[in-house]
Amino acid sequence: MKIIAQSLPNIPWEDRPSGSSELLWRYSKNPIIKRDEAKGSNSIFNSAVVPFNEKFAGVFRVDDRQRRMNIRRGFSEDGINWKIDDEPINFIQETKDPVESEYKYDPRVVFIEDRYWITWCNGYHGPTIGVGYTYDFEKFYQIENAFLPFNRNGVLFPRKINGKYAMLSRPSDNGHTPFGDIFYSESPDMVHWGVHRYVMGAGYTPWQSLKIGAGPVPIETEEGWLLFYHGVLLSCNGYVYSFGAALLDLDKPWKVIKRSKEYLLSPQMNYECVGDVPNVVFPVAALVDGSTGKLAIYYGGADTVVALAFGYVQEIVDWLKYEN
Ligand code: BMA
Repeated sequence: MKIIAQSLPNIPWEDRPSGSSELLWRYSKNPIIKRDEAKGSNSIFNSAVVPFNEKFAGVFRVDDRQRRMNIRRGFSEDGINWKIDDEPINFIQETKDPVESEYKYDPRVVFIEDRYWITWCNGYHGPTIGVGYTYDFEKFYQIENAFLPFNRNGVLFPRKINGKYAMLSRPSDNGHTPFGDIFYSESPDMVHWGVHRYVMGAGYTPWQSLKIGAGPVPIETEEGWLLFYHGVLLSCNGYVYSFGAALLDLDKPWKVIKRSKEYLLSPQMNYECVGDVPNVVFPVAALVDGSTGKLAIYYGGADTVVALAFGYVQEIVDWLKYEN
């Protein structure tokens, strides 16, 4: 099977532990970023990384000790050890009138054509999808919000589809939304979004029964777009966030080819179960080595730390197609 991704020989990696048959296995030195590794941070989690200049760059969700939510830039030689800025990213406004941004959280980053696009949950009279870009991780520009409030988990596809930019998102409410389905929208210019299509909803199997939301930028394969997504279950102790995967049609990504009945990762380790919000694994970024199909997923643990898990794209696609 062909994976449409650049080769990334320096992808962070650890082999599957001997005796394990897990499709995704955790990095043995998780969490890779602890809660206090940036200046004044209460927590660092749900963060996005990309290959950059033979190394890595990232946009990190850093909540400070006032518990203000914002995003900061970071760089890394190896994708594992990170140096995160002392201050939030200062976006240059590229709008008629500056877009309010009461808070920013849960960023995604993707390279399309000539620049790195960043989407995040932007506080504008409630959460909606903020959009910005950078060419060099030095200057950052903010454009219009993609949608009206309330919306979360805005995730761009890594290329135009049928000539249009494409984004998944999850309409929501102003609180700790007890519902949520994934929708698809397209845009000619990254500003005007429309032609909305329903992709898939909560339900299907218990781990994803309350709500779902797109995770990392979808990965292009011959068999379809491989999408990792989080799913939430309501227990007597509150929400439990796990994640699984789906395969979406390449030309019509709102058509779901396969969807995982089982989760791929659920909160089980201490750093996933104990923290500011217990029982959360929340995938936000994926690195892929196009030549070997190695996959490294960055996910937030318990809304407190950043962790890594590894796998092979091919194995997950085969599992979705034949075993699931
Ligand atoms: C969601 C977002 C995520 C968070 C999750 C669990 O609504 O706020 O950032 O990881 O809840 O608290």
